[in-house]
Amino acid sequence: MDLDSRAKAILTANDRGGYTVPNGRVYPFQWNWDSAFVALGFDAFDRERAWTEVETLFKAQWDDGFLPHIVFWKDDPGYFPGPSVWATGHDPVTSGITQPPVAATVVRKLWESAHAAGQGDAFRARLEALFPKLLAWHRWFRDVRDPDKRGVVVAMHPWETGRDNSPEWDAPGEPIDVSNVGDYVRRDTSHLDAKMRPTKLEYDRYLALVQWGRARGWDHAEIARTNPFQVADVGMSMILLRANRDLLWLAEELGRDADAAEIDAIIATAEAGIDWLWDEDRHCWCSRDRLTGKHSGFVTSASFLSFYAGLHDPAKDAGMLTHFERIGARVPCLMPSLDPDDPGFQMIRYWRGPVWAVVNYMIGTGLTECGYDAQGERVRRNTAELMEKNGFYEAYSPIDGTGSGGDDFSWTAAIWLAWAR
Ligand code: 9WN
Repeated sequence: MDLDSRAKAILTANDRGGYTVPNGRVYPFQWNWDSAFVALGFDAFDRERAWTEVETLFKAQWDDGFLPHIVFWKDDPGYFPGPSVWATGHDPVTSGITQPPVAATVVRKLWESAHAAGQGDAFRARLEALFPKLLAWHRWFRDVRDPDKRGVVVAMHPWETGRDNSPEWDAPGEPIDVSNVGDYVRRDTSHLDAKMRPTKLEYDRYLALVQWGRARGWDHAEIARTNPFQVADVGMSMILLRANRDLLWLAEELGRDADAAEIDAIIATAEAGIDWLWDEDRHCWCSRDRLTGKHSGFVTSASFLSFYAGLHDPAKDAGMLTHFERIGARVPCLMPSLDPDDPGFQMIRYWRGPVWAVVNYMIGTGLTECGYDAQGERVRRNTAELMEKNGFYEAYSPIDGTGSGGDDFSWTAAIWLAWAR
């Protein structure tokens, strides 16, 4: 079977009727940013199904705009922690944390594609229905997750960042008390080699933070005030800035002037404040602990999302391009999730080395949009090569292309269809 057909077959097989699971065995629920990327993949062959993916996700939105990172439409014993551990009390049952807000950017793409195909009239009402939901989620970030008004996103859990075990969370995770976590049985390591997954200490921290939120009835304002882990995530912050630019474009498209002015102000706050995430010592964008003020100092794949965010600062761009060239000379396949020159680099351990197709898509798109065509094309080509050589894995070693994590992975297949091929 050719790669296009295999990618479509994966999305079709992982379709549970209105939503798509990332991987049937390892992740049997709907995940937030996975679904948004999956919609881009469906859009290559089934426009109707693409919109439904995003609409189903937003059916799980809470009244205050919060959009959960997992929606448990059906229970499944194959994943831990499941709905009874989160105990958010919402219908449908969801987790209590969010994930990187890529949805507005995806919806703009879906809309442009419908429009270009002469189907604007058929999809306009669906865009009008989604717009206020996207705006409500972005307002939630502004009001609940940016306490210092820097235009960044302060994550309350490593899982929110989508980069679970990035070393960026090691030092900020130290104050998390894991002494009362109790016994639990992980399911990830029964599906996958433990060498590819986070450690026991990391899982203890993940669980302690879930217990923290649950004990506060998932009151996000209270959690934001008291949580022992509060990190301004460079990935989410860049992604939200980009998403706000795309939401502004949609507001203008729909003639929603007051909303456009409001979004403009959100963007202005970010443009004025996001430099807080620039580490002048390491000369890179990176996450920063809100509680200690310390930069992580790590060059990760998320550091390269400044281009995607539409930031144009010649000195910082030059700094990031220098890292790009250095890393590009060290590994055959960009972009490793951690700098290969870092002593903690591990080529198949999740977010400490492996390449992720969705991050590459954002990095490559951003570089090309900013006029760095050769670099953008290198990222796209490397992404395609990994898939051509090894199929559609969750992630890949940047050294030898070995698949890491689950196979037949939805968002990887989607990125093939939407961009890499
Ligand atoms: C926790 C589904 C998700 C992705 C994340 C990725 C991984 C979950 C896990 O899988 O996280 O949310 O249990 O490891 O890190 O980015 O959305 O594919």
